[in-house]
Amino acid sequence: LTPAEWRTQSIYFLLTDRFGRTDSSTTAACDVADRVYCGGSWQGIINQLHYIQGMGFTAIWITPVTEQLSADTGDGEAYHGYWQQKIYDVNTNYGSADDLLALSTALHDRGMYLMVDVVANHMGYAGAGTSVDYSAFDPFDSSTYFHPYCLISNYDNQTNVEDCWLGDTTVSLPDLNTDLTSVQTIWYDWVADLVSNYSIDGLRIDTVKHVQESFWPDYNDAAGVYCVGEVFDGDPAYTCPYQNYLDGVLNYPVYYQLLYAFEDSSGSISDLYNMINSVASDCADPTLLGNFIENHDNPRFAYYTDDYSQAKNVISFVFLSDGIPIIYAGQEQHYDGGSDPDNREATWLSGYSTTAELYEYIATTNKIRTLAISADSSYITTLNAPFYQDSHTIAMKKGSSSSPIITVLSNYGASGSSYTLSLSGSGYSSGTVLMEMYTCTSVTVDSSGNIAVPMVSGLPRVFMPSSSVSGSGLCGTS
Ligand code: ABC
Ligand code: CA
Repeated sequence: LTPAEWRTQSIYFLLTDRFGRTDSSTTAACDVADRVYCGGSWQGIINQLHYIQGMGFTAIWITPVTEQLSADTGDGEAYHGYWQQKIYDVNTNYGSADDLLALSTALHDRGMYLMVDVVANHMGYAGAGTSVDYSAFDPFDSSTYFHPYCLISNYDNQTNVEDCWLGDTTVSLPDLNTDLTSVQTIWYDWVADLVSNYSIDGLRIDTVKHVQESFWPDYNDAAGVYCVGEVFDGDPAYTCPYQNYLDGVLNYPVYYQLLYAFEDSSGSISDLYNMINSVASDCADPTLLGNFIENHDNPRFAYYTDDYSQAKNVISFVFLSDGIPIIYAGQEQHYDGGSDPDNREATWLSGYSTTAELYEYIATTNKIRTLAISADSSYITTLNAPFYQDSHTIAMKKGSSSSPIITVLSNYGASGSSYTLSLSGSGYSSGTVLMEMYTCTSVTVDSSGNIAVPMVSGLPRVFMPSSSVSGSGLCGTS
């Protein structure tokens, strides 16, 4: 799938080991603190695709598929998939190559797409960096393929970030010398083959900031599908330039400000407002970024706040701002794990409840976004513009200037009072009838061009023209 085709998708991100088991168990034990395999598999994902599609997702992103170090180390096992040793073999803990292909086929049969996580920066070794047995790797079976051992010690020094090693002295992540033509050739050939062998539709690229920028354009080209890179940094001046080398990057700059704005009713709305504009000016194309509020490397949103209204606000933001929305498995069940490894709870232990409050909220929000996309051909490529803020509220518009989608978010939380916000600057003219999409109540733009926004319990509000809603199946229309 091309970048343009990915813009309209929505992605469910899961750790293969933690999402679904071949036996479809909803009770199999999985103690996150143990950091060992819990039994999730590619067949287990196939078994639950209805659960994912039932929320309206059109794609899944799965963790790396390559064969890993097999030891149980002081840092646990390679259940997450980021400690690869043999790149031409698949991780048999998740199933066979045929199972992976079956997952790809099952997705495509449903009209869904497969994004696979890939690592080019490093391999994984159970032991200190001074004692690596390079013959464990296929290929890259000699130290000559790697940078000399040094642990990354200074994130302010880009050479140190690129040439030294991630990991620790228990599990080393031997850092490939990606300046070597031999290493580049192996990776470019490998990624082209991987995409073609498994009919992969997109890639999430790990540790992008740990490899020199010039490595990536040819990698992206060889893949031939949309690539979204992980540049783990909240500064848009650092992160955005990577979009000049890859189709997209994960939107870490907005992630942090979205979290800070909504984790508490005293969070800074203005910092989020300003960051939306900074990303719009620093990134080459905000509509190709990956938008998220949770992943497997950071505490879950509910770890910071258990408030459902705040959780709904950040979900609405992820879906209705620029970029491709990404929800991390378990977010829909309001899981609340903290830092790695606590944020990697098995989804099956929720029983895959499809009546969970956030499961239903995400399903509704996916439908609203899908309707916005179909009702307004400029929606997906027009930049989201914040146009109103107060200390608890942000309003944004996205889409054609005459009929944008208006999203109003509040950080008050569920204890927030009921009041009417008189919202100006939406671009709608007096007399236009709008539908509030979560409550299905209509509002007529008043003679001054203001929208009377009914705020209740800190819940998000989304408006679009009533005329676009009729016939959509939403809000009781048919
Ligand atoms: C294992 C254990 C952990 C243990 C750890 C030491 O070892 O499981 O319990 O604490 C994989 C596994 C992990 C594993 C690691 C290391 O490998 O999933 O469980 O941890 O063995 C990607 C993946 C991630 C994966 C790897 C490695 C990379 O998403 O799942 O981890 O393949 C850095 C990397 C980033 C990486 C992340 C985990 O570490 O850059 O690619 N993620 C700063 C740095 C970032 C750094 C981040 C976290 O800290 O700038 O580069 O990410 O360490 C903001 C700033 C940011 C700053 C943050 C903290 O604050 O703007 O720049 O990030 O304000
Ligand atoms: Ca590197």
